[in-house]
Amino acid sequence: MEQRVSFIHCADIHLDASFKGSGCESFSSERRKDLKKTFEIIINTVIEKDADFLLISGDLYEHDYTAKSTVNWLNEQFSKLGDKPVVIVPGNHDPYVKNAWYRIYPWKENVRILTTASPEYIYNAGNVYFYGIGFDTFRQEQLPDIKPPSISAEKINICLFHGTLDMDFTENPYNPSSSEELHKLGFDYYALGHFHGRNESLIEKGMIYPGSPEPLGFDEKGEHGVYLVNISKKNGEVENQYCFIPVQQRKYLEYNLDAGGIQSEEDLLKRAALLLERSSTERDIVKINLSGRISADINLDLTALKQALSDRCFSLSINDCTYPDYVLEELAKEKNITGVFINMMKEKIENACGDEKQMLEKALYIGLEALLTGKVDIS
Ligand SMILES: [Mn+2]
Repeated sequence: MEQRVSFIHCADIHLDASFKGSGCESFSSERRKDLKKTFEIIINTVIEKDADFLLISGDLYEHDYTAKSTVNWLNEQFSKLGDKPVVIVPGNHDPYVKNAWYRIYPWKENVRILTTASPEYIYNAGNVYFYGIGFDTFRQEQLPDIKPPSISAEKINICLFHGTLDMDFTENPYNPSSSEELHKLGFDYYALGHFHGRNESLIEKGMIYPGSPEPLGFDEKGEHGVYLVNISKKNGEVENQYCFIPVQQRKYLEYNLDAGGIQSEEDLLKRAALLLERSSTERDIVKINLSGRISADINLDLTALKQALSDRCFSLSINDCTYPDYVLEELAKEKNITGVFINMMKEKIENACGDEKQMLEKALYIGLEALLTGKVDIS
């Protein structure tokens, strides 16, 4: 007898994330709307692909910030799937703690939450056995004591796991385990969650980290989405097919711009505009890292530069790592504190290497600015 199922696997949506540190409240609230739009696309993808069920491998929402209105909205989204199951394992941002929405909210009947105390669900219509390893608390530095799974050859067996695999467990231990250990349990597919970068490196073992469907910061560049997985099983032989589906609203883009040698602020504006023209950045979140030595008589006004470019992307930040281009050789000859400072720093720079060298070079120019202008801007 041949069995087949198809489903969408996603994780790490982080609904109602605070986006704190991003600067302004309007940005954060727009991004929270983006997370909801992305989730609606995920629900619509389940419907369009006529998948049998939806798997969410943890960090669906952020426990600390999630409003009841968002939970009501989420439940409405789940109800669009009719009787297609939504199977969830709690992650470290939405753990199964005492007052978790997973525990206290009257979810639609098609929503199944797998917990350490009750890690199993059998979906009879598809002959599928689900088993979850997730979070009961915000930190779990080792795997919880789990009830052994009941794998059966007649069923399609799926494990939902939120945590870190194959890492040095002394650092960031979140449900630490190894792919080997999980593989030994004998599931046909492992729906992983926790890492926000999409990772197919364990695909041979039937394991995928889909990553966050909507990226949450500059450390989450590239394409983000979900997986459509097809599993067929015939006489114990399993065949899995995976298809990545991008669903993100916006991308995080980071550009490096060497501003060395610019003649004027207009010159810099032109160069930055040209850089942004290379890709369609209207919807994206862009950061420009400015570098290079700039003639000491050009005073960069970053606020004006940002304003002039602001309609070219959804959000723009400029990181200024430029240095004023002093004529060091001349200044070093001076018989005053500036000369002494330059010679002392030069000696230190010559004897340093790597990061330290870079830091000392920066310190030289910050020090020079302080000595020559009487003020220093270290923003
Ligand atoms: Mn996460």
